Amino acid sequence: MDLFSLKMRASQNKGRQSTHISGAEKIVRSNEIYQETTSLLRRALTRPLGEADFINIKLERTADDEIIYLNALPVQTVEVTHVEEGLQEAQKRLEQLGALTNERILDLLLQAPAMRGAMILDIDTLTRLEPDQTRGVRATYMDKVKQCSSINYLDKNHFEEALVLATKVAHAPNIIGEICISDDPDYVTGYVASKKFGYVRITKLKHFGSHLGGRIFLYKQTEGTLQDTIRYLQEQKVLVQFEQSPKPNKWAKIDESLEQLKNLNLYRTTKEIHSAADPHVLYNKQQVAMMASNNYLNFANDERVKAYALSVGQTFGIGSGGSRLTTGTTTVHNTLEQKLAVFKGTEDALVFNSGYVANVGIISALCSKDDVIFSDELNHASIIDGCKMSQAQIVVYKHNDMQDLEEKVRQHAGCRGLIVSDAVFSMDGDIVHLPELLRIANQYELFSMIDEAHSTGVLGQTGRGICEHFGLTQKPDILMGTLSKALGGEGGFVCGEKRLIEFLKNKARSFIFSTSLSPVTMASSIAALTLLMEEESKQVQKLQQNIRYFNACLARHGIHTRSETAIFPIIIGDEKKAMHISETLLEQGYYISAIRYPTVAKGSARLRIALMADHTQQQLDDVASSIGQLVKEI
Ligand code: WAQ
Ligand code: MG
Repeated sequence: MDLFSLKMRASQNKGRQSTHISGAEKIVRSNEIYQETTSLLRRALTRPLGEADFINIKLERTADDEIIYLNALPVQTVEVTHVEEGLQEAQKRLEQLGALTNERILDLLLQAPAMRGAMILDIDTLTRLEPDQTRGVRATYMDKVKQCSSINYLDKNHFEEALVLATKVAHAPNIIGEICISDDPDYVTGYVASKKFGYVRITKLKHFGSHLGGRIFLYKQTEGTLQDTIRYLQEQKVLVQFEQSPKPNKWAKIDESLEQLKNLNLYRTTKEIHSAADPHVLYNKQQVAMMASNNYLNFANDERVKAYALSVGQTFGIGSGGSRLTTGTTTVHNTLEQKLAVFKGTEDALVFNSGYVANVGIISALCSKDDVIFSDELNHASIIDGCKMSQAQIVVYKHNDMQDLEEKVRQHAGCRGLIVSDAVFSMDGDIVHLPELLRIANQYELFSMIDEAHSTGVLGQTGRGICEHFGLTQKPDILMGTLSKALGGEGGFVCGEKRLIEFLKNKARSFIFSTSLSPVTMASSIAALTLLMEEESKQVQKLQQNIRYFNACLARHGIHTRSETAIFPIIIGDEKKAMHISETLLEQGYYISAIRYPTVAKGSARLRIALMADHTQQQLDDVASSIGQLVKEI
């Protein structure tokens, strides 16, 4: 690939006077020209001294065989506490180079008027050899070999640029060494460099705020002429290979991150349960009351559901063998979708592999970068991720605050978009103000989407969810839900108009590119839905009875949490305390999760109790009493 030499010089015009304020040079590949030029321009325009009035960019094509590659001089840093000490250190190095009258060299450097280039000083006679003594000799056409494609958009990197220059200069014919002090008033580190001892940084070679500075190339005639030296400095193209930084440790970030999570009490582990998802489970060789599961109606281990699922497994097998659009749609899959549409009272339905996968797939298919999505601040992570993936503009409104929502919608009137909310908020257990949300969506011609993960099977007389709860005939455009909570199985779904479902089948990537769920899983959801619809809305009644009863229990034990849903958040605040209470409850025989950041806001850690239809009133009484006790103790 072609190489180009790229040079930038920037100056300011004060009256007739033009002062140099910034300069840099690079050797770049042709495909890097735009970025590198931008970076140099940015540098020229953001100098601490002020903006440039004049910027000169020069670009010259160069051939690879014109370039010599040099290894960077080895670097050593000498820490000094004050300038005098620094100058002594510099003198020591100059002596090593055989410059006997070294003090005069430093004087020369610190007393010379500012120059664009460097002096060339004969170390035996201490005469200056450079032809133009007001300008000096500039070393140019040099850069470092890039190690990765990173471009330095930051300000000048003094050290790197100086090391490149020093490496080139140290290899010049007749040059035995160099001393440099920056003329930047805020840069006091300078160096002495030579092939003999490498690049020695000295941390203080001048006082902070001083405009003094310059470079001296130390000359000793050994090969060729002064002309050869100057030609090399001014014309030879040099790329400097920096020593590879010590091998990066690819695991470091992961190790640190785990360590940090532990320190913040945010480290998570899985807990192994040795039995089915029932109101009681076997955990750590102990029977404990399960009060954290979303198996609200106890269908997950229901004998009738299992029997049906197993019989379908006998016929249709375990794996589905393909994605839905290839070979993964069986009669079982279609039956479940028809049943879901009937259950939710919509034209059609579509099953996804999980609720998460459904939300991500639906939202990213429906919305793109020209859309606006209005999203409740407490929406589930899967909704948030779907919004992000869509690349739409995301407008977050205050939790369940329809006034805030309408204000924000009004600010975007005329935009195409979507309002999306959980029906029941997963960590707070409260219910969306759906009638109002739908009015706003209709008025502004926005799509409405509701996630019924925690309302299906929980809300409404017959467990049909949020619309039944509010007695609404009009439905959200997109009614999403899961099969894995009240229905006890696995998967996510969406219900809506036929054209919506057709669209999602064609556009929702998480639907298209997943192997479809097992027929066994599909069958379990069919069985659970059948029970729910035909005979067992009595499970819903039992659950709702428990919800009412538990509200009374909590009140009796001095806990303020109230809920109309199966989710009861008991806010503790501190992450560590929440973890502690959760662990103590487990010892007492109650399995209740502590929910922490990032699932909920930092400092709002909580116990999240989830009720089931088959919890007994005795259990509910006992656990409320235990929690009341523990909360009082902290
Ligand atoms: N060729 C010859 N001389 C130059 C060149 C060049 N390309 N560029 C600058 N000079 C001379 C000129 O007289 C300046 O006034 C003087 O050097 C200082 O230049 O390891 O920033 O660009 O951290 O101010 C040393 C870094 C920083 C030490 C050097 O030099 C470290 C620096 P500046
Ligand atoms: Mg400078």
